[in-house]
Amino acid sequence: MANLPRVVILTGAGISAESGLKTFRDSNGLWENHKIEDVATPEAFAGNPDLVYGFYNDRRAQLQLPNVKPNRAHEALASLESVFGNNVLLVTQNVDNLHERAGSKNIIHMHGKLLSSRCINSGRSHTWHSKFDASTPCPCCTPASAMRPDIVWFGEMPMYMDNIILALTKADIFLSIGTSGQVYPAAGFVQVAKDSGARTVELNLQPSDKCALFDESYLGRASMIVPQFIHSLIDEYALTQQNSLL
Ligand code: BV8
Repeated sequence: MANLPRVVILTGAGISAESGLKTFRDSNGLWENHKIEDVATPEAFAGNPDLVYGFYNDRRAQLQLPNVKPNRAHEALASLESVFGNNVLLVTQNVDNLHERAGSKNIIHMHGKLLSSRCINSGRSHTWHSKFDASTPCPCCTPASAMRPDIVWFGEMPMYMDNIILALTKADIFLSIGTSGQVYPAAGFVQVAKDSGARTVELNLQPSDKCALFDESYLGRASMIVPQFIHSLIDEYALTQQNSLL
């Protein structure tokens, strides 16, 4: 199909909720058991590393449980990319690997990855599926260094911001899925896309903090509303393609 739109998608914890992974700010969410400042800041890691290693070791193990797998929302985004190709960029705030397992390829993990460690000495990232702590040697330095979770904590700069902002300024469509719109700079992406003339669409269980900035808003569970919206988008462009051939 010619004239495909450039689509930038932002996902948050809500897209993985129906896969069994807790969100952050919903009732019974991750932050109910822990305060952000106790487990997701550099100060927390410096002050109580064992608590922080344990918080991420638990989530890394949970992510690999047999019942935790991509849901129909992850699969719908992968099918959009299979039709629209490189015109789709998936920016996720999530640190799980469910988008990859659903088949998406053009993914930016702006807040890092659970299944990865980062050498404190070299800064290199390493795929890591098991537990690790301060005594676990990195595989990249001699003598070996300690590693930290490969996660962007509060007060740290998210990853690939230049690529993300550039894509937002060129986007025809900006889709925000399963995020409360409370964490910056991700919460500011809709304004960048809007200022660049993109069609802005929110798909969420309830209106986010930024809902007033969206042209369209669809409320419901991601596994229901995301496939519906994605299929309508693909149909819309297939139809324009047919009309252009007539
Ligand atoms: C930084 C990794 C600066 C950890 C995370 C203004 C500008 C810039 C910064 C700030 C600012 N104001 C404040 C800040 C600081 C801070 C911030 O935003 N604080 C907030 C709390 C006010 N931001 C930062 O610190 C960022 N860094 O700004 O650096 C800088 C500059 C120069 C040099 C150095 C530094 C870094 C932020 C990243 C922090 N790390 N994650 C981990 O995962 O453990 S953030 C964390 O929140 C997760 O990544 C999560 O994805 C993200 C956002 O949460 P959501 O995904 O939205 O999840 P939430 O639970 O909130 O919402 C879920 C939604 O889903 C809900 O709306 C719900 O209704 C919906 N839902 C639920 N179920 C379903 C559903 N929807 C559909 N279907 C369902 N079934």
